[in-house]
Amino acid sequence: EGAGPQEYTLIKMEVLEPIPEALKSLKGKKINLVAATLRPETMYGQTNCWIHPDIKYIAFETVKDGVFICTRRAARNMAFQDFTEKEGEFKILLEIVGQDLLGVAVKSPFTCYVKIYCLPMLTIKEDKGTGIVTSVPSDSPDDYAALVDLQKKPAFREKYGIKDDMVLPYNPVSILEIPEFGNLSAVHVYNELKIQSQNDREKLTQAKEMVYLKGFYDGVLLVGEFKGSKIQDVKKNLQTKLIEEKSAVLYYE
Ligand code: A2H
Repeated sequence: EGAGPQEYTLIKMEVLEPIPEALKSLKGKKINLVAATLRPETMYGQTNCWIHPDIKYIAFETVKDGVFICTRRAARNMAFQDFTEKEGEFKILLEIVGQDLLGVAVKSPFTCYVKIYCLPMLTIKEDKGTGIVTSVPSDSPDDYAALVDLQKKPAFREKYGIKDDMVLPYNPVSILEIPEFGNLSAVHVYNELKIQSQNDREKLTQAKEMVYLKGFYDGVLLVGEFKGSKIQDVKKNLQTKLIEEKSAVLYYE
């Protein structure tokens, strides 16, 4: 990849009651699943949180932001970015496997859904970001494909213990308009390329390229305080807003 470090916005998705069995030992603390995104301006459209069932995650205490859950690798990086008391050190409070987090309810900034759920995504990479991804199916083809897989396949939900009401009511939300693709661009390209599932990697790569550049240069926000503005003009403002309200932090790798 590129020369310099990549900047990500880490979205703090707060774990809601009832605290799941696997996280009981953290009860009383503020627990955040942290999701790495390149598109903070799309957070109005979050419908769920993606977790890989087989990846190992850890919980560790940050200085300012409560408990974070992410991969060990991401925690180590954060320990060199002033997230912990001693540089390079992080105390592991808990080790869990993604499966333990599936079906957990979280609260996330800007989304219209009061609570959203942790659902399985099988294409999450362990060596990128935090291993946790926030889902914006209106504008991310990967997210839309994975959501459709769950919505259309009861057996897939069942396999991971996902209840219908964690998935079926959560449809993509129109949050930005791209001239050629309309106001649900990921849905548009998914249909146009006849994508079949989250494993349709070649087409999904193509879909991502189609939506990404166009969205950045020509996309216009349909919601929120910057409604009517072009993405490229307000992306930074929205990132700053998330950080100022303590819903997000910056992270580099
Ligand atoms: B993006 P890059 Cl709306 N495994 O956020 C797989 N995907 C991951 C990941 C991991 N470990 N960590 C982060 N990501 C996703 C929003 C979004 C994203 C939209 C549209 C496109 C898009 C909502 N999901 O990404 O390889 C995260 O999803 C298109 C690439 O560093 C993150 O931003 O370029 C992006 O991939 C980071 O991927």
